[in-house]
Amino acid sequence: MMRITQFEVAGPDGPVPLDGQPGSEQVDRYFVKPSDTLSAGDYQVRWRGLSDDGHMMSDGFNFSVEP
Ligand SMILES: [Cu+2]
Repeated sequence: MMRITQFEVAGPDGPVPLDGQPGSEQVDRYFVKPSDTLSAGDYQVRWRGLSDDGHMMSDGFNFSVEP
């Protein structure tokens, strides 16, 4: 369980607006949707979180949307 403190998605059109923001609750999964349909291209996700034992964690992953 951890608390997500930052969750950002960037793509070919720049930062991606998301429906929802990290809250203060501890989660073992974090769900968020883009506000709009994603255009084709490569995207980067970066997140930061605070683990329940108190240390910061961060990572990221990439994905692509096919035309
Ligand atoms: Cu730890």
